[in-house]
Amino acid sequence: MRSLLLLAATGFAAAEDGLAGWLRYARVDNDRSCLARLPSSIVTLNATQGLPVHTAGQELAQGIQGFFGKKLSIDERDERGRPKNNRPAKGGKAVTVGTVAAYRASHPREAARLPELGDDGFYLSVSRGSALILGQNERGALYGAFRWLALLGQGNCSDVTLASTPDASIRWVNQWDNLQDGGTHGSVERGYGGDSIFFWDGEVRPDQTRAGQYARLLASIGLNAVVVNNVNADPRTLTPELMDGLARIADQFRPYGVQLALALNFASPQTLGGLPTFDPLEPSVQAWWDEATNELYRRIPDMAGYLVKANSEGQPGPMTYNRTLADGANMFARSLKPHGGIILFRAFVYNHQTLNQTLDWKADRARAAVDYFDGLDDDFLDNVVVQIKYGPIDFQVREPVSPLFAHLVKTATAIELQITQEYLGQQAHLVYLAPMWKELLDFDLRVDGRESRTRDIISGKRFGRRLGGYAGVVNVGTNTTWLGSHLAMSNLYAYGRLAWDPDVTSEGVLREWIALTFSDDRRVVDVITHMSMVSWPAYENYTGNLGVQTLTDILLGHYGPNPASQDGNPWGQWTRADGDSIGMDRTVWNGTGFAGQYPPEVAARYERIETTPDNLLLWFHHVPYTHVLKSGKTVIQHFYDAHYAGAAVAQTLPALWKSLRGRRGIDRERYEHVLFRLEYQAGHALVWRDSINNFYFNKSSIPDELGRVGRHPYRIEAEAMTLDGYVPYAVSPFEAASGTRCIVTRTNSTRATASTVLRNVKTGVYDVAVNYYDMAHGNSTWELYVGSQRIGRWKGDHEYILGKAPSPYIDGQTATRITFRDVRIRKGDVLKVVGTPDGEEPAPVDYVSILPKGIVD
Ligand code: GCV
Repeated sequence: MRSLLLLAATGFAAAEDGLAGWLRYARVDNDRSCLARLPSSIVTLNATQGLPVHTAGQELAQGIQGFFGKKLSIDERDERGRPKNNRPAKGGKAVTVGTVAAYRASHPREAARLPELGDDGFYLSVSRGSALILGQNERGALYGAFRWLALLGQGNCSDVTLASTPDASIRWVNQWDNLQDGGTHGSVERGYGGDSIFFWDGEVRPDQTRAGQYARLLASIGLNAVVVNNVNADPRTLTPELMDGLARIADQFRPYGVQLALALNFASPQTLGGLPTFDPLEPSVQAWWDEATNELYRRIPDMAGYLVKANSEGQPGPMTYNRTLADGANMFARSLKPHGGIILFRAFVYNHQTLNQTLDWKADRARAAVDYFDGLDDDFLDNVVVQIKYGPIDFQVREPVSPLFAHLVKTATAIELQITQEYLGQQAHLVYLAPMWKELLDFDLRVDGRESRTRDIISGKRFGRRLGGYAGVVNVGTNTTWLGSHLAMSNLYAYGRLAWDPDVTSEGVLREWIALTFSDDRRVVDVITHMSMVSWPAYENYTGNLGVQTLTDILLGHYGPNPASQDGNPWGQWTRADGDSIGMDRTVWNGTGFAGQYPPEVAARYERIETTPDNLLLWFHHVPYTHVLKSGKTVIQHFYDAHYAGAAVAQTLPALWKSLRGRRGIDRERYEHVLFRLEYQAGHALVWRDSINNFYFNKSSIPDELGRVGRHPYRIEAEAMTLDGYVPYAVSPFEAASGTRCIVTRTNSTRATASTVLRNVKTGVYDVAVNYYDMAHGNSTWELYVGSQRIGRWKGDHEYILGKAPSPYIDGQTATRITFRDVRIRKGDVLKVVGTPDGEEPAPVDYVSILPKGIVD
């Protein structure tokens, strides 16, 4: 009671850590009106403990109790509809759940009237307190139960009749989990939510509770398989001990109808098996894979199959032996065939060592997928699926759809989307991705002059294929938020809902997710919807626009701004920016020819500047900074304006979130967690804005028409203050510091001060922002004083709080801002920053801004 009173006094609901995601089953608002419309028991048809129909019964009981406080009994029936236990429900309305086959056995007449369902589909019928939930298979029944629970969780207890079959058969997630920390990029490559939930120290973790919880979340949105390990695969995954461990993971997945799949290292027969070769056409190699596959299926009979990254970024593959990619894929397909498994073979094949931007105007990484796969369409076996990243480069904020989707007509394909925000803010920035995915899925590639939307190609509809679908790189970790940020979970939710039905709207599924994750309080839903829907355009604006890619530091963490890192290396993510012009000429007439990889109608559109949309201009064309866009602005002015506009949107997010304080479903733990990230994002958006604008101003020498770039009237540069123990430091890249320099402590143990007299500041109330650098190796302390009053004290501990890639440097990844609101300042006060270094972090400071109300600088 006491804690309840305390909570009421703070205006917050009980703390939540995010572990339950959108499956919190929290009490719904209109529970009274619903109570009369609920069943009083659950009847499961032919359920077996550990399989999805049984799980569906449990979830329905748990959900209805959580939402409405009503406890339902579970009446288990056998294959002929007879009670299995001694506690058959005593009359009353029931929700019946099972497979169509089980229902047919016990209710043959009623079953004759059921609609046709495809694989994994479900039928849901709710009428005056009774409900029938039938799956085409076991997991279909579970999907139907979760769908109804999602409606109930939004307070929707209406009668409903719904038959739903997923648009595509493959609805997988990929985890890039390493067996061991310290491998490529830590425990989960490009993971921002903590260590692997599956592996630790080279082994499968003994406790796999999180695997089950993960499968539950995935099943609730219709996803059906998880590749549990990194595509940069460790051959040790196939040792007997690891296989035993994988079987334990699969045991946790099975109750949710989620299948396990495995990423393989192509060279395993040699590196693990001791064979002299891994040539896919060598019979001993095929025999080795057959045997390994049999061993896996002996332990995991329902394994979904394999995922292989070959001949890409240093990974071995068939081309090592001059064999084709089809030769490689088919080898796995043969091993899997007897078990009903499938192989997803990645199209992300390119050479990151030989591309030369200076010597070859026509060199282009974007061409690679089509160049490597063209001509192979007749060669793949029917259980091979080519998994294609949505764009031709690599999960950028704006890319055209990969043209490879239009080249593989006989071969099944799947689209690879990325839920983990590798180039898109690494969960430290709110970026809701469903609107971007919708654009890509709805894009019409016009194969043979006919409507050919990406979504219909991958589902198999357009070319009459059986297999196909979706692979989402998710990379959850041990953090209770799963992805490292509560708000980022909308991306996982939307991914599952879209993979099931690409017709859903990005705003519709977002609203659903918010209601289930927080509450259906009108304001909560509206505000988070607004924040999320503006987030992708804002991020594109303040990072990289006009199709120039994200401009993150591609040689380090793929996170903060470093536009120069794109060029001059063989990774091929080039902008080709010089003093006069920018962009990749991918035309056929004068460029790399990439535009010509599309079917003729689309190729013609991208070939000409006039018909290329502005948002892809620099993807397809190399133009002067003074080129005038369809909007009427020059390219350079668009850059300046878009960066200002995007950063301005980011400034609005913290206040919007604060307006939800104390609303239903907004508990203190999640409130603070989200607020911290949004404040951080607002600050880092300014770092982005200024870095990119300074960089291109420096390159082009063309001033901003509005006079903003390089002019910051409210800033006091740290290097211009009176320094005691601090020394100026030239930052690299230069644009990551205001005025190109910051200050650092003279030694790693010097406590230092930077001070200034606020002679030009009128007496009043201001927001005071300090821009500083929070580096990976050290926890410096900063204190800010105005006059004799300490305004704040903070630590450089982002590496423990934000999951983004750490950087040991003073750069655009570590640049950040802290803002103190409503600070009373008198003209002539002394402002002082005191820095205490720690480890390798010399308490760096870039500048201090004294901001009158409403100004951000
Ligand atoms: C798993 C990019 C990422 C790599 C990733 C690779 C891939 O290059 O930076 O971390 O490797 O894509 O998708 O295979």
